[in-house]
Amino acid sequence: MAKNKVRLITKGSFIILGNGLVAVTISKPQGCVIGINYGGMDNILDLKSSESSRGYWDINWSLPGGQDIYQLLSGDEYNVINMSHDVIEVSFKNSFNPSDSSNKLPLSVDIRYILRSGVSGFHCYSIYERPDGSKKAFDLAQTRMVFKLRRDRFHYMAITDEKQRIMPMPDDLLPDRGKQLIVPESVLLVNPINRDLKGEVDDKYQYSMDNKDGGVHGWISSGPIIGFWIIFPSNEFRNGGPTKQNLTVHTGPTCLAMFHGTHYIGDDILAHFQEGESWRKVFGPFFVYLNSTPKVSNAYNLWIDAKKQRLLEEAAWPYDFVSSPYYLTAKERGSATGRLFVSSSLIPAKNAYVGLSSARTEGAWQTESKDYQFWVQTDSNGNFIIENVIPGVYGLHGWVPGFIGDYFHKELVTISAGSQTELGNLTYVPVRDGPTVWEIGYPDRTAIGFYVPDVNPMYVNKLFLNCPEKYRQYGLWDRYTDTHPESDQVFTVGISDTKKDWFFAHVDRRGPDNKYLPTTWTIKFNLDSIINGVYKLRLAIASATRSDLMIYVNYINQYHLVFEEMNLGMDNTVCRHGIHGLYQFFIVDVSSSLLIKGDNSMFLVQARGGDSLCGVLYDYLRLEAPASPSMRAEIHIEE
Ligand SMILES: *[C@@H]1O[C@H](CO)[C@@H](O)[C@H](O)[C@H]1NC(C)=O
Ligand SMILES: *[C@@H]1O[C@H](CO)[C@@H](O)[C@H](O)[C@H]1NC(C)=O
Ligand SMILES: *[C@@H]1O[C@H](CO)[C@@H](O)[C@H](O)[C@H]1NC(C)=O
Ligand SMILES: CC(=O)N[C@H]1CO[C@H](CO)[C@@H](O)[C@@H]1O
Repeated sequence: MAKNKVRLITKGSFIILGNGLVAVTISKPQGCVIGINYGGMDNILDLKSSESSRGYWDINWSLPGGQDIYQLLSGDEYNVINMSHDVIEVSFKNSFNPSDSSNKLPLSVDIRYILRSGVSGFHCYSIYERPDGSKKAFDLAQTRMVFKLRRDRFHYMAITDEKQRIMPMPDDLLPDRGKQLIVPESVLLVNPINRDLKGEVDDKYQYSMDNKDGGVHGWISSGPIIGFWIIFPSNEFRNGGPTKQNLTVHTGPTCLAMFHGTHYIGDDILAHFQEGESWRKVFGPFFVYLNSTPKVSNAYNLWIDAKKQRLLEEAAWPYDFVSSPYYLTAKERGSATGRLFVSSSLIPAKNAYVGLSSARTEGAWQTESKDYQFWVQTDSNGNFIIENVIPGVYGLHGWVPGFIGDYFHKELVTISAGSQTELGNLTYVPVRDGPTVWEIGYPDRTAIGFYVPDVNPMYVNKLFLNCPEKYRQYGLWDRYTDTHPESDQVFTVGISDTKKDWFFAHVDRRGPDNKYLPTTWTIKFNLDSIINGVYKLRLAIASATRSDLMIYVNYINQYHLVFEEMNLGMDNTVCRHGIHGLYQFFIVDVSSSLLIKGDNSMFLVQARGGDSLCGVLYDYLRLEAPASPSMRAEIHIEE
């Protein structure tokens, strides 16, 4: 047999794909990965989990307004799609009959695995389809592929250069070893198997990442030393665009490939399918990469090597070895180029994010879940090229760090196969009506730059002690009360410092009897003179959860109320240790009649009490004075 030639062995209710480097055992016709033999380890998947819960696809869905239904996805028909010396592709398909009116998931799912010769790992993808005439409406909340690794071997995880650590064991999360904290995912390790971890907090959300910052994450085992990595060669098939956050790894040891989820956004990002609506989407392929070393001292290099492999996968995208006609090859895709400037003075939009999405309104890409999205960052001159775009008609979206709001190009962009669409010079004009009276924060769609407190020593995750992502620590919501024991935050423009004096999350205060109370933050500012007309407050919010936010000027009464938004947000960023969720941008009119010459106050009221985990994370606030007509021309230049 030629070295590294791919082989397919069929054995009763399972098949084995092998290439001399790795052998993958898959249940037939379900399509669950039940074994991965590599690097001298018989099976790197968790032998203690049942065969259907080691390497599997799952979904959360519901009928409109109905209960969340969780189920594994599995095939009932097995096929060999391609079989040559170099590549095997197998399919595990479950076809939905559009006239089926039972309570079955109204989707056809075709799970595919590809093994190639000479490749240390395998590719996974899946085609989800709602056939024409599918009657039942439904909502899709989450879908992903999950791998559970051997718990006796995999203890070390890596998601970035800095974020790597020895993780607790699954038993450490059980009641006799761990104490569940306020949210079920958060567990204080009271008596962990590995004594070094005693007193730390474990929470899977602490290991979340923005889609734009990730691309490879995984685990390294001890004896033999093997790296197991999930690599995303592209994010086109993941929902919510580049700022969408998703889970990576967690105690288990679990490694996730999240395609579609509601984390950090909430139900706004559910994909709703109407009666009769047809749909098809290819999730993946992503790559499961395996590497190994005989020397413990080389273990870190497995991470370095996995990062290199990610670049190789990215460069090979779109892949040329995928058989499904629904996965488009390079030739079947097109591209778009352009250059983005900011405001009429034409500053090049440096490191801006520019993307194509089927969303057709400003910022709506954040909650777009049914189609593909294609995002890039501009260079320092604002130039961008978006390659490998699936043909279609798209909205062109973007945002520019340092500027408020969302860019949305007036004309739709058509991409066709094999062609390059030249968009030329584009201009984003962030809203502004008048000169700045004051501003707080830096507009980048996150609360980064505000005061993030030290973690309560009771609830440390040591990984984040020396890491810029201090906000990943557990329980920071309660630090607001600890840092403001007597009274709420007062921020004086021109004197206070956002890094020290502006708490990153506007949360409730813990009262003496542990009841959570509404809070009122004050912004004090001085006006030398009043210009008659309408002042504008630009209010950019990085996240909100179950908040009733009210803003008053100078007096807290109905007449001085300038903004009121009830039940704002459901992105759960506070309890999931995030620094941003769903970005929202508000424009608030403040009549000059409410202001006085001299000292003024603006009150930001988090009016809903009783909720330790509600909160607003501000990104940026700016008060603008009315502009006299002669000033208008200058304003844009100043931008
Ligand atoms: C999916 O279902 C699981 C199991 O019921 C549940 O724990 C999880 O919260 C659900 N996730 C979403 C996003 O609905
Ligand atoms: C099977 O894979 C080979 C190698 O990638 C490719 O040339 C061939 O077109 C594939 N066949 C099908 C039916 O996709
Ligand atoms: C785009 O703007 C640049 C810089 O102002 C200019 O040199 C170039 O000619 C413009 N290109 C087009 C197509 O208008
Ligand atoms: C669990 C998961 O899929 N996490 C991914 C989040 O997005 C980044 C960017 O693509 C990936 O690297 C992570 O793997």
